[in-house]
Amino acid sequence: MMDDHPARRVTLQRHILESQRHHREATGELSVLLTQIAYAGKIFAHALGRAPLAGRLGSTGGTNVQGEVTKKLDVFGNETITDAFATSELVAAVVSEEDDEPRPMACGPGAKYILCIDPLDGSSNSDINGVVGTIFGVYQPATDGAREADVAHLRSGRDQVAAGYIMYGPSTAFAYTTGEGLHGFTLDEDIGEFVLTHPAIRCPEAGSYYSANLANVPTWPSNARRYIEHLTDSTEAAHAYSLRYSGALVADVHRTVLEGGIYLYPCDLRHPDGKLRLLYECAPLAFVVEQAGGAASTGRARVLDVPIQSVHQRIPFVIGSRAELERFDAFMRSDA
Ligand code: FDP
Repeated sequence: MMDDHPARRVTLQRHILESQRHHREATGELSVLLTQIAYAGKIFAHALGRAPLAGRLGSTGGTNVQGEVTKKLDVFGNETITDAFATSELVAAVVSEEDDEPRPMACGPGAKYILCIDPLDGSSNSDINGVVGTIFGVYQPATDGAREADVAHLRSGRDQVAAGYIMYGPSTAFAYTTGEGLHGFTLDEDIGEFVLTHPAIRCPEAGSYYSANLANVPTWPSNARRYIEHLTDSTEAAHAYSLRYSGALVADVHRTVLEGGIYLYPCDLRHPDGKLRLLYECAPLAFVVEQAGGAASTGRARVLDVPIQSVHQRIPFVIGSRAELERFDAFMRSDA
């Protein structure tokens, strides 16, 4: 239960600073960086709430580098994030779903981080007042003596030093990890602060919900199809599963991490490499969920081990409770 005196609550900033104290070598830059993401999230949460009144619904008429229709809110979210870092000297570059190429940021010679971000995850929900999110991964590339942090030096999701998501729903939730567990906060709009409401989140070992776009199942790989058949065969499954699919990855992963279960977006006919992007969707959420005791897989490999080859690289993506992932991976390995 929440302590009822607001001054005793743990704000996001206090939590980040207290975690920083465990690392004597820390310079404080990562702490400021995370606080700055949260600040951008507050601006975006406010703008999302007012979007129908401010004429910010609908598309811009253009498409992004990935051929997806760009929404006005995609553009606003992207500008909000990049503006929040433009002169902060905190990151060397921002990699965004909305930009063709990494955007270099004004920074000093010592900037060691690259911020990879999906500013508006679940954008198909944005015009219908549905839940949407922001996903972020903070990478510290292995520079091997090179002075500048460079996207080319990124090896895999294990180069992340922090990751998290913001979920814009009935309340605004912020969850982050720096490799010491997953911690969740809720925006108290009266005081404009994220307040700790979900300390040390643990993802249940198994769960009753599965989450996938079932319209794609007929063109999934046969092993993944057999897994879904197994899950939905009430005579075979150990317990009954229910379907939940929100259309926003953040919302489905948030539910999965709190209540257990599995989210799947394997490859299909329209998405032969998978739909979701490694750098700013899959790897950050894999880091987050692993820190809560869950797991994330491509069906062949641990997501955090997938080598980074390009900034908008897509992979098949399955994430959730550890026991559910073990079962999915076993189906993917079997020959039947
Ligand atoms: P969206 O394209 O609307 O941004 O990020 C990709 C994503 O949404 C996820 O949030 C969501 O889970 C998935 O794609 C939805 O894709 P489908 O419409 O193909 O199911």
